[in-house]
Amino acid sequence: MMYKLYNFKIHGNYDGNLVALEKGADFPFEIKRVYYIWGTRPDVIRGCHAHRKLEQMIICLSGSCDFILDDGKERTILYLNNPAQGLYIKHNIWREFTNFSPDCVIMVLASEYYDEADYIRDYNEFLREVKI
Ligand code: T46
Repeated sequence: MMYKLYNFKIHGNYDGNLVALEKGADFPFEIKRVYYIWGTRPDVIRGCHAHRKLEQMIICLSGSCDFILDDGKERTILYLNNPAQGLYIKHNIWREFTNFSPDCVIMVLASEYYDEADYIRDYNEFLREVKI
């Protein structure tokens, strides 16, 4: 499996929406870290790395962007624009993201604390590691 899209339950009792994410059956890992990204120029390509261990849930809270995922065999492009949808990515997936709308805000829920040693930043090294 390269990725999974989660459609979160929307609680809409008022004039608006609310999504609640809790540890348990509906969520694939225990959250240790949260970070968010905004104010990226449309043409910038972020990411360009894979992780050795990290699992992440990526949610586009506002606006839109494209995520390019690569497992060493095939590439997929996903358009994210729905705050009630989570893109779950396991380890050993090369990711790039770009085409940011001006209002794009991405929130990421991560299974591990930040660790630079978990990053594979060289594409050829990534291909070597996924083949092992
Ligand atoms: C991913 C995509 C979606 C920290 O100090 N702590 C953190 O938790 C993170 C994520 C980053 N940083 C520092 C490291 C760099 O100096 O913030 C700077 C930018 O990080 P990076 O270049 O890794 O950011 P992106 O947008 O290329 O990638 C990030 C995540 O690293 C990555 O795991 O999947 O967002």
